[in-house]
Amino acid sequence: MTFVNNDSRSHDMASDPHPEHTTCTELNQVGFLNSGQSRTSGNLNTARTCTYHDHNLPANAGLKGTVVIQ
Ligand SMILES: [Cu+2]
Repeated sequence: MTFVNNDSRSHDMASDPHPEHTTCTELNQVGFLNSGQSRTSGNLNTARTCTYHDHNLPANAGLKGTVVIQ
C-alpha cells in the first residue's frame, strides 16, 4: 500500500496501536513523509484489518485510517 502525503506539512505514519506500532508492522515502513512525498509499505500478505495513525498526532481522527486485506 502506498501512502501519498498531499498535505502541506509532514506526517509520520505508523501501525496502531500507538505508541507500540505492533499490529501491522509492514505499515511502519512508510514512516516519515514530507509534504509531497510518498512511500510504499511492506507487503500486506495476511488477510486481516490494519489501522494506522500519524505518530506525531495520534489523537487526530483525520489522520487515522483502515486497510482491509482480503
Ligand atoms: Cu504512534
